[in-house]
Amino acid sequence: MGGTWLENTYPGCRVDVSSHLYNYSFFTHDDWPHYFSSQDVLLDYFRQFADRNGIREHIRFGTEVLAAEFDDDTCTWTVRVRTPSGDTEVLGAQAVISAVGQLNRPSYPRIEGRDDFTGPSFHSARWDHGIDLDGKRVAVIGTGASAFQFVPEIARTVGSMVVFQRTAPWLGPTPDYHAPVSNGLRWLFRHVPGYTQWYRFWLFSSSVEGGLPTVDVDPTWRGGERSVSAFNDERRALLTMYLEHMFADRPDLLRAAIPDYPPGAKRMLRDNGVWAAALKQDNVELVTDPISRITERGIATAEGEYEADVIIYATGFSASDFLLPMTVTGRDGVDLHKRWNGDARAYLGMTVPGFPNLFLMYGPNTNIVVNGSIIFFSECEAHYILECLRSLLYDGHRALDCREEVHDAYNEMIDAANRQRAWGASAVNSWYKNALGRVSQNWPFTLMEYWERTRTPDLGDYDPL
Ligand code: N01
Repeated sequence: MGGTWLENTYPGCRVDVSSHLYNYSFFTHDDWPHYFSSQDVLLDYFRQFADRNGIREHIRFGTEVLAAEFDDDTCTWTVRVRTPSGDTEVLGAQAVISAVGQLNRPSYPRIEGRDDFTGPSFHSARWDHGIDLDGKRVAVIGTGASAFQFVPEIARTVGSMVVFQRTAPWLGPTPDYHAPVSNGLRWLFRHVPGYTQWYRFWLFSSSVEGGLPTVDVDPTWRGGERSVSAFNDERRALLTMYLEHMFADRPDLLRAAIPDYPPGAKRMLRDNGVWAAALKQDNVELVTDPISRITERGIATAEGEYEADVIIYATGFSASDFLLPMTVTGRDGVDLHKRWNGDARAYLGMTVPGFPNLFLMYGPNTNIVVNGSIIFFSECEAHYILECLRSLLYDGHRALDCREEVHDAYNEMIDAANRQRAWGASAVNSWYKNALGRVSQNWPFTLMEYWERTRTPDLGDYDPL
């Protein structure tokens, strides 16, 4: 088993979706210790799930898929894998389901001199626990969700830390972000029949419709470039007040902390005050001057050189490189990555014309941004894929190939809707967009809309083979 909660082990790693929502609907848990679970608790949950459902015995651990190729004559897939011993093995399958994720290929910045640094350096998603940071001079590049969580944790013990911020994040006030679930709520879960399900439903229903209006473009609003709609602008004013409150005693940090783009254009970070507290520590410095290069001794800007013993890259992931570095070859020998040409698209995020019986989980445009749990999305995807496979079994077809016009119309709709959201309308860059500037990650509608679209596959969307 791989995935986010196995690979990300940096100090302070935790989810930003409510614990009671961030689990399978068919494997719920009454006893989450915190409102927002930490990485170790989530890893344990998924391990328990795999053990109790006999999933482990179906997994080949330590095995990398190198290539998948569709055979036009037999309508089957050949999958080439590298086994733990380093050998190559070829497997046959009627269908292939990819679940390789979006945020798992660390992205290192292209900064001159990156190899010149003589000390240790590592990426936040590949945390090097062998390096003792206590008392060291640490440089951190990036202020996204990952840095936001580990900077306050390590600030307590490092000698000194310089945090390099290119773009300020918006902070969403979440006072209970690190809090244990209250005794009152625990009592209700234990003693009131059905309360866990009710609580889950309540969380779910607030995330179904709740967030989207705040990231809407409103063409009738005449607010200029400050924001994308009056609603978004109201939110911006509130979030700005929060920052003003957090940095009231540090005008220098406040200037650096207020983002210049609309809330929602980038991932908002849940905050309970620990970020501001960390930045205000005497041993921590926030630098907003652009990095000019990395040197033997540290990081240089136009203002000078910041010496460091260790550099930590909290610079995110190559999210839009779906399925790389695998080679995927579909009908008539077409290469999936050549077809996509850096602009991955799929129908419902799952199927691609010319690649029959290939199903993608967490594929293009299935990332949810405003509330909601990605696990809900994977349940929808798994349900849809199983329904497709069921129809293959019962209808006697060998394969289903998504029709090009269905795929294209769907993607036009997705693009038009993403342009109506802060992350698509704003000029700001983020991992939601691919190198061509198209939003290739985000689902622009509500959770329920995805649920409805994936309930029953319309076999008219597919050419049977
Ligand atoms: O990565 P990011 P992340 N010079 O891409 C900066 C999920 N997640 O690992 O904004 C200087 O968000 C970059 O700056 P800018 C969650 O979905 C969830 O932090 O591009 N800086 C940015 O500040 C999240 O959105 C959780 O200007 C450079 C940072 O590096 C996603 O993972 C926790 C730079 C990258 O931020 C990714 O989060 C952690 C350069 N050359 C992650 N290049 C929770 O559930 C990049 N940057 C809480």
